[in-house]
Amino acid sequence: MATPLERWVDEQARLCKPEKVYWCDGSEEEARRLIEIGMKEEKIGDTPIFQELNQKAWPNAYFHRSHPTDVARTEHLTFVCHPDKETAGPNNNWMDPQEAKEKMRKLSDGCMKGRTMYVLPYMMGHPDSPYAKACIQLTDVSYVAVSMRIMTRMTKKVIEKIGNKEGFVKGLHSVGDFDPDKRFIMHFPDEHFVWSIGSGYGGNALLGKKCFSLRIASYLGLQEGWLAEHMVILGIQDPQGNVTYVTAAMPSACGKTNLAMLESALPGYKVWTIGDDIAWLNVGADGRLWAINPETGLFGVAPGTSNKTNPNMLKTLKAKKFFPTLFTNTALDTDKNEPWWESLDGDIPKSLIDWQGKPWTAGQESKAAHPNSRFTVSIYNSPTLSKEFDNPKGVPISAIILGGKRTQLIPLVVESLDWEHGVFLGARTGSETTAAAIHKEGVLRRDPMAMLPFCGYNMGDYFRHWLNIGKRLKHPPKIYTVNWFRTDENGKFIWPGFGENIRVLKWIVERAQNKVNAQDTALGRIPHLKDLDTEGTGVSKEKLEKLFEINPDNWKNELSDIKKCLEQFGSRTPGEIWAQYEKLEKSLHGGA
Ligand code: SAT
Ligand code: MN
Repeated sequence: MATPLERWVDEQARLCKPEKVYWCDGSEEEARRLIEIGMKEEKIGDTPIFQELNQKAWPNAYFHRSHPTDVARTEHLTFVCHPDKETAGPNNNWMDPQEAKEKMRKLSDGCMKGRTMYVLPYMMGHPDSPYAKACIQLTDVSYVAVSMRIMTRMTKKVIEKIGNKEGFVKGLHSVGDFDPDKRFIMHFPDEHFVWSIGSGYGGNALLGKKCFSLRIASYLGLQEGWLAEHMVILGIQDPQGNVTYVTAAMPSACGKTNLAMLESALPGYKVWTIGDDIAWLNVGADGRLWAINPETGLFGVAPGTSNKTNPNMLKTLKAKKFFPTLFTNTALDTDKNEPWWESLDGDIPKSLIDWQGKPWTAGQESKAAHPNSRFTVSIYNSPTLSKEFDNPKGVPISAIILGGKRTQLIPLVVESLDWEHGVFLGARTGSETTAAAIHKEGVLRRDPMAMLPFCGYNMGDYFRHWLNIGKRLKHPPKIYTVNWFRTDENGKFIWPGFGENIRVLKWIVERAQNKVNAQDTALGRIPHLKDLDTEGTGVSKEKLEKLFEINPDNWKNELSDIKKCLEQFGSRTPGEIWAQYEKLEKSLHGGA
């Protein structure tokens, strides 16, 4: 008798009509074979899926060039198909599940003709973790199969784990013919099912990542009493050797990966990496918040990554440990057969081709590497990997940090007064847009908890869920906002950022350990400036004051923008959040 899993795979194969169906085991030997196939047989247009890079300089590295229209997440083609529109909320595109399936069935009929359907069994989370989920993704491209080996725990044992059960997590992915008009990423939260066609790009195609581990998992979390968040997880070791665990939410391409692997500029401090993108947060029996990273890989933005900004990332990318490491849409140094991107250390190579394969010379207006070009690498390659990474229980969280890219207005760091105020700080977060999704860059958009593109249900209900989680926490983490991106009158960043961000983390850790006091402002608590160690940074007292400046006049637009954002969710925005809004308005403008 076929199992429900086998029956489901058969059914999808009958629809997609691949030439063959291949069940992956996630082994290194298999990944090597798939890469061979991707170098010799599979193609996008005329371009092979993989190209081998200089193995001496970049061990285990392969290059992938995507279809030119397929370089970032496509939020306008991403739908969350709850039975009713209200559950999806104004933060999601919605389609009726039956209608969505009908549409996808038509687009998928025969979409894998002449191709292989890869069956990928994978775990999100450590298999022994009570929080882990067993998942299956089907895909018709080796790039996705190999990427999923890096990003997740892919093994045949997952098939045994699923056994005769029906409720496993399902993903059906096909690149179709890369036609942007036939590209959709559909989520069916009630069925734990993601159906994606027309794109091979990370967040659209590696369905265990944003699609399952955030959009679907956030909805599961609502039903089951936990949180799936767009957060890094890190351990901060102080000079005494104590490690304090924190999470940090930031929109895509705002420096989360750099934070997760931060090389401390302060002697005696060290950062241990647990995750760079997604955190699943559960209330432990001890009343603390516990975090696991469901992934095992890093899917980071290449441009901006250098020995200066993230030396540990370069060590990770050059480590020999885990096979393979992928580079997608970077430029190529054709003399050396090495990947290249803007701001990588060293001179600009003489013979460069850009991310589309065209010759590129320094000074040319367009970028050589696509601004959202990426690397995909195992977290086990990282020299900063925490020894707790594989702990099935996760790590206990002492602080939650909320960030975004704000060139004005938002101070370097602010501590919330309590959990409820912290949830409001998250709800009111805004950030300037980046290249991680297809839209105009540098425009301010409200992005509550950095979850706007990833919350799989109505965000008003999401705020309520956060408030409810707080009620169950005996020892709630403190909540902070940070902003590394404030600029001066010349448009220059005031704060040096990167490894110097440890100075802010140090203050947060000292607050968690009740070692320092703070001062009250209209926005929340900020450091006494003497407690923020800036020695050697070149940040003068005046600059530091500027980083914490709160000018109520400048907050008028911000307040009305926050109001508009909260109003979108109508009666679903909790009264507690409105009360916090009114308190903020009062403290800035004295009662108006
Ligand atoms: O493309 S992903 O969604 O995986 C990366 C990101 O935008 O954060
Ligand atoms: Mn992300």
